[in-house]
Amino acid sequence: TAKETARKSTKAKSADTSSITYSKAQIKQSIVKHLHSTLGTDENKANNHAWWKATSAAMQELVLERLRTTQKTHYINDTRAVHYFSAEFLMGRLLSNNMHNFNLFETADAALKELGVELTDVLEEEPDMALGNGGLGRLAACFLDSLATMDLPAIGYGIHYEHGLFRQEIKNGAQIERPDSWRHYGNPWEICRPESIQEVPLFGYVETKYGANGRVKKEWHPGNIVKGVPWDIPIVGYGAKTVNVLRLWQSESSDYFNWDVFNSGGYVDAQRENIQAETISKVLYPNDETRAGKELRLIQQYFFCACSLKDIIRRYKRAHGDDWSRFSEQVVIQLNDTHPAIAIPELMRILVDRVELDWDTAWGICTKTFAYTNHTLLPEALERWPVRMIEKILPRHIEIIYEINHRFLSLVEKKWPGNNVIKAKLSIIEESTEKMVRMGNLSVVGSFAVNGVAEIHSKLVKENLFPEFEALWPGKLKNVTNGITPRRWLKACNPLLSELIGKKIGNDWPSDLTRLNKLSEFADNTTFQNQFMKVKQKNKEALAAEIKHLTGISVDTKAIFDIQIKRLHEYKRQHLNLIHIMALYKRLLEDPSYDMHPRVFIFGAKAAPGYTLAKDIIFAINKVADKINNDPRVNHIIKVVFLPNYRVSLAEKMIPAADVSQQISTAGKEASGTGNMKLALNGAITIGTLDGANIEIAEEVGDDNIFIFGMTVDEVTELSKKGYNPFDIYYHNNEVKAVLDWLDTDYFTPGQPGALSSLKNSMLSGGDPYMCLADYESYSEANRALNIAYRDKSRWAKMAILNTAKMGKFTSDRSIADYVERIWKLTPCTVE
Ligand code: 4GP
Repeated sequence: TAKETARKSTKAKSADTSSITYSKAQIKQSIVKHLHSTLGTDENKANNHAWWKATSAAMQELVLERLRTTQKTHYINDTRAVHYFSAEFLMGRLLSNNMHNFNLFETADAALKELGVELTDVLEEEPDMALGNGGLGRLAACFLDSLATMDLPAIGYGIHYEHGLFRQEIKNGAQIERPDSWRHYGNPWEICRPESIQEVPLFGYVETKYGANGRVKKEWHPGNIVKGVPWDIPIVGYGAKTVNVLRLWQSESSDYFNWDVFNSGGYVDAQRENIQAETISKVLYPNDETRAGKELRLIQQYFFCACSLKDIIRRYKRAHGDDWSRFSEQVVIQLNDTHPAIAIPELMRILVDRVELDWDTAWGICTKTFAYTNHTLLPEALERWPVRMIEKILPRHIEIIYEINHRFLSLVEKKWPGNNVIKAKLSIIEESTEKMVRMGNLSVVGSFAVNGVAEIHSKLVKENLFPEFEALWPGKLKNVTNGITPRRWLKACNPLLSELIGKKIGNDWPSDLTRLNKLSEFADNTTFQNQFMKVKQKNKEALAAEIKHLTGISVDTKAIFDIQIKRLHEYKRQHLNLIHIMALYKRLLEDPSYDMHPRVFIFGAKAAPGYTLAKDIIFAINKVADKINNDPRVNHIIKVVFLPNYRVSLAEKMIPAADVSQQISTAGKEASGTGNMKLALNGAITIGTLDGANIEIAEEVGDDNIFIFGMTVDEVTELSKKGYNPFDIYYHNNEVKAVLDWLDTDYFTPGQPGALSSLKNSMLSGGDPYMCLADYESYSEANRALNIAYRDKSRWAKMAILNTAKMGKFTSDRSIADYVERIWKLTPCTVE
């Protein structure tokens, strides 16, 4: 099967990794050369930033050589490739990653030492490439790593945002957003490719023409044309045989003739529509799981899809000329959520209007080319665009969408004759007061496969979100459980644990993570337990130093390091964690002998700038932290830390040090989660609900090695049906009442009573939409059990080891193998 082929290819290569011979002397020479001739400085003058650039340039030389070989090989073999369309790629830093994948990390470290430079300091100079919000964008980055590692021909397509996700500062407890300028001082990895610039039409009007043969021909006269300039980021696979590309489009104005200005003759009116071309790729929308219906966002989406499709078609035509019959054999396009869904009508437009294929042939090609991944069920995250907005920006596309819908609805009519309820539900056009285009429905209709990202999520997609689609096209809806790359999320970020694992079971695990299972044999072995926990201790000490450095807070490294890191969202329930911390605080104040192992609660989270309650939760965490950390009655037992500016590179420092992983979303809300996998892989024990991939993690590690609490998806549904009233809990649970009432006082915000009341209100009069109070008691119990478990050193060590050992399933190599087998049908292509 494709899966086996993919596996074989990764295995073959991992054995080869050592064959990349590049000596310390060579690296050293190359770094110095770049210091001199790329940066125009020298060893005496260079600061760490210059060393970072020179070292990156030295690596990039190797990377580009492999890139050329890869591209040539793919071209010669005319390979089928996957084109991963994503508005987000959360890449993080690349230097350490590329070194690891070339197996040159230690060599470079030694080379730099000889030059009197510390590699760890150099690595810190690299700004994160934060072109994404959270899980969806980081998943895309992990997938690119796996695709290259598994020698699969693939290209990532996205937007070259000038500003990635905002930098977060905390001022007096509150989040402040600052612009991120990741490429301000130049980025050593990206290559501009002006030879592949594309032009993208926008606005304007459609003219209907009648050909001699009676054929109706549509001609779009755009009001505006913008240029898309491609920037390529090489993606190095583990073992560095295949180097694929992430191609990101930057917008620029083109000096094209402006039809609108010409036709209307009204300069001012026409300017209204003449959006500044450069702004298109200026900034990443900082929303996750809400889809702000902003015109610029739709333009961004269309912009990168149109550029990418033209790029794909150019490449296809180079090999196949005008023979379109093989297009879908060569090209599969994966839509990462609905953000790139506009690519479906765009490909139809090209095939029907430009290539002049008949509709059915064109639609046949389209529906064999696209596949769509759904990442969330939250209603506010399902994209809908006003018909009027699409009409204005993409006048031809709205016609095409209507035509797609018309034909689709006749199919629905055949299946459910006369059933207008189903028709209204499935229609791509929502007939609300303001007519809307449902991008989810468009994606399902226009794709040959649709997948969710964990078993439970895919089940809910099938049963709740798109049940009729399943009846219409049985088998189209699938599951591919998410994964993470073990190269970044264990090998590179946790060198001490990687070394220990290597000594115990060998060094093959990064390309075949199921091998970690061999560690299970040693889970009861006292010596190994000690070694494993010693590594954890060292990692905790390193994080403690970082915490001190970033916040000034001192933490006890013998305490339990309890970590919740993810975007701030009510459904993820950081506020459930917070009210439990407050309850512990209260218990300690009331009973100083309250039995609890010292615990440091560590948070990292950004809130969407417009999401007030999420920002209130950050504020509340910081205010409660201030109070507790400065209260001598308890601060030797509890500390609360909010680390500012959570991002990939900070995650890499936090995850290796975690004892406990908080995965506490309301069941049914977290599609999968991937932080849960990263933390467990590094030996943290999960306290979590039966939601997303937590369920599959529990299956792998076993009930004894995870703390599961709270309602199941079915119980949540039942409770909502029955009618959930948080006041019932408030009046029956004294602790809950006391803690919520505490939020109304000025205890945590001296002189400002009510500053934290919005939290209480959301959990009471606001109806507690994510049912924090309903799960509180069970959460509190799970925490008690966790506290007891930690006291038993050997039991805890065994649990931690088993968590690492049982994470094999969650490598993104397995996810990619599943995509290959179930959806993409790709064959690996070895690059010699
Ligand atoms: C996220 C989901 O919330 C998360 O559960 C999942 O692991 C991740 O996608 C990758 O599939 N969704 C988003 C989003 O980040 O913006 O919808």
